[in-house]
Amino acid sequence: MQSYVTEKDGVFPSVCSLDCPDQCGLVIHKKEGKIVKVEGDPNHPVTQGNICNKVRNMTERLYDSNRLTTPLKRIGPKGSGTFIPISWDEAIDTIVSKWKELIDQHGPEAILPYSFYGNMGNLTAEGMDRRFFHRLGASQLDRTICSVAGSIGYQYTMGSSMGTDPEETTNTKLFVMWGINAVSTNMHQMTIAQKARKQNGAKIVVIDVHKNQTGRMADWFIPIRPGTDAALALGMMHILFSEKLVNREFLNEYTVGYKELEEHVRQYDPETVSSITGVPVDDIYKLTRMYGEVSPSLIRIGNGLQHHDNGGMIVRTIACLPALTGAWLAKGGGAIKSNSSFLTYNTTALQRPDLLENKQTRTFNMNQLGKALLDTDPPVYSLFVYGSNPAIVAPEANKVRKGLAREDLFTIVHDLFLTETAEYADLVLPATSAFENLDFYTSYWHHYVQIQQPVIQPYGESKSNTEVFRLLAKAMGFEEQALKDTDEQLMQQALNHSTNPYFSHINYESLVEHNYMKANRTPYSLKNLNTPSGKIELYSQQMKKDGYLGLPTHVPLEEDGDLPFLFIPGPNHNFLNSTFSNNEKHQNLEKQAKIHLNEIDALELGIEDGDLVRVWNERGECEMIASVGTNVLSGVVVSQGLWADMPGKKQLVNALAPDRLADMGGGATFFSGRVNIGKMS
Ligand SMILES: Nc1nc2c(c(=O)[nH]1)N[C@H]1C(S)=C(S)[C@@H](COP(=O)(O)OP(=O)(O)OC[C@H]3O[C@@H](n4cnc5c(=O)[nH]c(N)nc54)[C@H](O)[C@@H]3O)O[C@H]1N2
Ligand SMILES: Nc1nc2c(c(=O)[nH]1)N[C@H]1C(S)=C(S)[C@@H](COP(=O)(O)OP(=O)(O)OC[C@H]3O[C@@H](n4cnc5c(=O)[nH]c(N)nc54)[C@H](O)[C@@H]3O)O[C@H]1N2
Ligand code: SF4
Ligand SMILES: [Mo]
Repeated sequence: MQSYVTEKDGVFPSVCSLDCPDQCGLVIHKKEGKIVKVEGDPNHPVTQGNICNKVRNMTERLYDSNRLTTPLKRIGPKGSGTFIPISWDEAIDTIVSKWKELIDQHGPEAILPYSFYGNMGNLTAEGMDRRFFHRLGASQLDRTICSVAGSIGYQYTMGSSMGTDPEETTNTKLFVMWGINAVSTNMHQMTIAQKARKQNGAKIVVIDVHKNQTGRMADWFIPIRPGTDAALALGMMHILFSEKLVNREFLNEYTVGYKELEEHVRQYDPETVSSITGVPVDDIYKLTRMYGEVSPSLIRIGNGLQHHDNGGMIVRTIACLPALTGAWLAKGGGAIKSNSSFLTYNTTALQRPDLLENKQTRTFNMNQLGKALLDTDPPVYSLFVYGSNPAIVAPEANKVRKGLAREDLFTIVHDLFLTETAEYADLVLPATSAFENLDFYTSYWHHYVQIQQPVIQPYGESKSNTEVFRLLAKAMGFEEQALKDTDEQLMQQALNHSTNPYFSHINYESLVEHNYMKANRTPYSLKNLNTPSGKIELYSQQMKKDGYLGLPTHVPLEEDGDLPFLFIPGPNHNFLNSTFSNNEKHQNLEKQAKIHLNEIDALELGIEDGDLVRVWNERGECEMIASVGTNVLSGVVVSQGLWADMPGKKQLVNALAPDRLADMGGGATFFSGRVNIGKMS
């Protein structure tokens, strides 16, 4: 295999490792062993050389003076951030002797891994770590923080995480961006939409609670009350049926339950739907007629919808719409929630669940880390965090921090930086960046799998996730070959012998040769979906069995106290979740943490644009700069970005977010919390 690491200078292919649907092809410019520039790969069939501003500034992060270079041991009180450097030997010895002691006293379930996709590489994020924790018998983590509720909702309707091929959306005539801030979070879908707009007069409709950069680019922006999108979709179905805009032939051939659905949506008349959603009756008609008449139409279903109490049902409901018009049959028509099922590799071979002896091992939902650390009996006595920054990204942040501050909790954090979570650690381990590792990446939007060959040497003494878990396994005395496998071997096991028909032509050797390869969509058939009936399920027997209503339905948000505003703390343009929030370059691009509110509410509260305001509820408080206008409806406030608290700046939005679980899959409900807001005196 070629090695880019040994070359001191050159331009090398790469892939973006961040948790972003676009998964761009990159080219890395290297001089004297250092990365000097990161650009888009013009040859990448989907991303075509364009990348976001965040990653164009990646070198600022890679060589930030605060990047960790050695393991660290805490010397001050927890959370104070006072550490001294130690050797890897000492770090591994300390962990292993502490863990052996804990296992003797309390069993292995006293140890909890906490991780997410800070680096989307499959070996890094769900490879040797899973093998190790399975073999250890540690408590399990349910990784629910991102997209689980919507994925399950979508699957009830469509069977799996499969939708339209984004490369075909160059043909699309109507783009409905529904609960997605695509300009910031899926920029290439927006690029394609704009091209289609220029070339074939395509229209872009955005349905959102915030007129942000995506709404401002739309041909038509439709503001909606948070958590009411299922009602809007049901109102559209009501009109589609009553105005005979449905495709009966398609419904007969490809769906189950349309007769029940037709009956069911009679109650969602436009007046009722308007009173729930805040969307004017005329606009509901206009949107529905547009959707019923323009083909091909694509609904890009975003994550914003499913960070609500009722998010699973909302996505389940919206996913029914393309079946009513038969939009799936037109090239570029249908919907994209996630396309990850096209690229499912052999996860069992990679993660080796068979190494977990006790199949009854307890599992913690990652959205309730605070509870896990504070209210569990028997307690969690050790936490190993990697690829995630829960002190910032997890809801009920004050509870999380109280848990992390426990003196009897032995915490290890493996990261590139001394994150806010790492400040609470007993031991901190330095992590390599993705450009230092071998790995493979599978997009959840486009259909390509891509390889990352290491481009540079590990930074300082940093080590990759796979290397750290190999070292821990050895020190624990685990003898299984599975815990010794090299990255090449891990990749071969994951990629070769895939049982996924869309993936069967892809293996390690071919990927090394081609750098990126596309899933083969040919076996996909709307008549052979992964639902119980094989068809699109407008009525779902399975949902009934699982305790839901079998038909798509509007379920109101849970009660969350009686404070006046629904608070939507979304991500921002220049950070990626909390990644980049600690890098000066990206902070400067983003300027400051703001909260958007409607001018009517501002007037009533005596708040003016630019005022410092306090935002609070019973869970916590924040201080942000008010942005007053008409970008949000009255009764809604929106912040952008997962900022950390800084000296003199309390801006940790997740201090306010509830840790209730969504209706499906134990998903997060970041956007279903209530707050009050007032001017700081
Ligand atoms: N620049 C940037 N890109 C990112 C990320 C980032 O932090 N920054 N994060 C990455 C990750 S991990 C993910 S999961 C994705 C998330 O990216 P998206 O799928 O875009 O999801 P969000 O940004 O959470 O929310 C999308 C939109 O939903 C709106 N929204 C909230 N509640 C509702 C509602 O009830 N109804 C409607 N119609 N709209 C609502 C919000 O105002 C927001 O504009 O982006 C990825 N890409
Ligand atoms: N209020 C609010 N909260 C949210 C969201 C929201 O919209 N609003 N979005 C939620 C969503 S969708 C998501 S996906 C989560 C994301 O939450 P996280 O997964 O925690 O994402 P990041 O904040 O990007 O943190 C990733 C960390 O991994 C580290 N890292 C990167 N590469 C590696 C590596 O190779 N090895 C190791 N060991 N570490 C590495 C990075 O330096 C960074 O500190 O946040 C959730 N939190
Ligand atoms: S963060 Fe997203 S848009 Fe930016 S380079 Fe990475 S994959 Fe591309
Ligand atoms: Mo996410």
